[in-house]
Amino acid sequence: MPLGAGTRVVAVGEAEAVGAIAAAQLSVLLDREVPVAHDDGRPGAIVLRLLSGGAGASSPGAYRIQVDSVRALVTAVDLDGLRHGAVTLRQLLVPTTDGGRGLRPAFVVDAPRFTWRGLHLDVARSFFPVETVEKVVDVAAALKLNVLHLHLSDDQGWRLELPSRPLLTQISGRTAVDGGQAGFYTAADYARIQVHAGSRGITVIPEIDMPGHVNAAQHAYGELNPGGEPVPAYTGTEVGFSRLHPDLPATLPFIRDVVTEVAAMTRGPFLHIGGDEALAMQRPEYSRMIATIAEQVRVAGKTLVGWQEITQTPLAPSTVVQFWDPRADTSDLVDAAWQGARVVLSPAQHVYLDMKYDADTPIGSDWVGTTELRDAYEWEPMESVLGLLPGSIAGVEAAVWTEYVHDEQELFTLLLPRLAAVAEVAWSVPPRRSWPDFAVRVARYAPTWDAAGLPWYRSPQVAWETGAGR
Ligand code: TNX
Repeated sequence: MPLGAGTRVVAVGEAEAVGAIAAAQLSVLLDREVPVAHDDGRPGAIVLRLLSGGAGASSPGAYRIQVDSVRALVTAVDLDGLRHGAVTLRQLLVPTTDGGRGLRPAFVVDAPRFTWRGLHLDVARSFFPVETVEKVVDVAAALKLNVLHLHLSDDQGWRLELPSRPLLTQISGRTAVDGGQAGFYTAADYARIQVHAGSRGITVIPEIDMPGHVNAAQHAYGELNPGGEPVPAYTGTEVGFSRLHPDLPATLPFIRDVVTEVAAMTRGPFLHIGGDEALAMQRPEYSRMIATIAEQVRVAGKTLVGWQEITQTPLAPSTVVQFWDPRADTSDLVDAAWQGARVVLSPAQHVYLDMKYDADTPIGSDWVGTTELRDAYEWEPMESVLGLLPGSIAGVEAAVWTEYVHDEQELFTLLLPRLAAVAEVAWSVPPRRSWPDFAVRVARYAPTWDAAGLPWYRSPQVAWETGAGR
């Protein structure tokens, strides 16, 4: 179907918002204004149609595309499905013989393998402004991801302004890891990120890391320390040294206020409490603290999410547990899953996108090794934690930690192209995905990244056709 003067997006009712975003993106790609209009049956329409789905309707996020010589039709039973269809449509853009652009004829039936397809961004070690986060959201949405997990607090900084504890950001919003930027989000900034993400089908999950990784809080509020005095700011890259003290009178009110306020500001159903690497605590004490924090999250009406360490504690069946450390004993995690917890897989050796690509990568980390594009692609979620039943795997989440990632350039160079690989692991079932096939397809993203001004890494594992890369 040729695209030109008559091209328009047809979307009515609830679908209109999805149509507006699709039309705006198409306008950029075609360098002409693509309107959202009602269907008058003339050729050239890109129709986004929401069907009503009852019991037995197709799975969440599923969509269908039919493109012939006169029109393109995207059908779904939910808005996520329509969004996914609109994203895939962009991949059907081809040059036409008369030097224009068109959509190639296609019939696509597609649905995501996992309901949780995420990206974790550490804005605590190095801060990234709202504009950068919005760019990250756009990249994630173009890969059909649906979760943005923001690591909002750690030893090096506190990034979300909270009314009850203003010093968190007044003091620890000004600190960061050596070489990183500082800063924080106001309530309005955080709302803006959530609106931008939400309109693209992405749920924001805030993480306040406790009971370890709390030096920034203890630097802002002396009452969280046994001596009553603020601890010095921390700008290094060690982990596991800081901790909350349950026996101090200020600790429980701190947890309660922080959890309550973050929950109230958050549109999505989840609240991530970290729980990782509390190495300065003994297990029974750690367990009690996690139970206390979990109770506050429950009272605040959110579903608890935490790193795999929290499975040392008995958890409510609705809990979501995030697996990350391939070195750890996973028996508690497997037990929790058998008791109802859902598991998000972030195996560091495949999806920690702060890892260097190879020994020559100038930025990033390497504690779990180096991760080339193929390493991010070639792994099977069902095999990452032995003993899990398929039904307990909620999905897959990539992660970028920012001890050694300090600006937007570095961030996107580490994300691209690997995020595309992880996104496909989260979306497609094994027989429908293979490395040789992906290596050809991923090259087609390069012109889009270049057009958007996004830096990316020119992996030697791919025969890139065009594009700049690094
Ligand atoms: C481990 S992953 C951490 C982070 C570090 C990261 C660096 C996890 C739950 N904890 O504190 O930033 O490794 O790759």
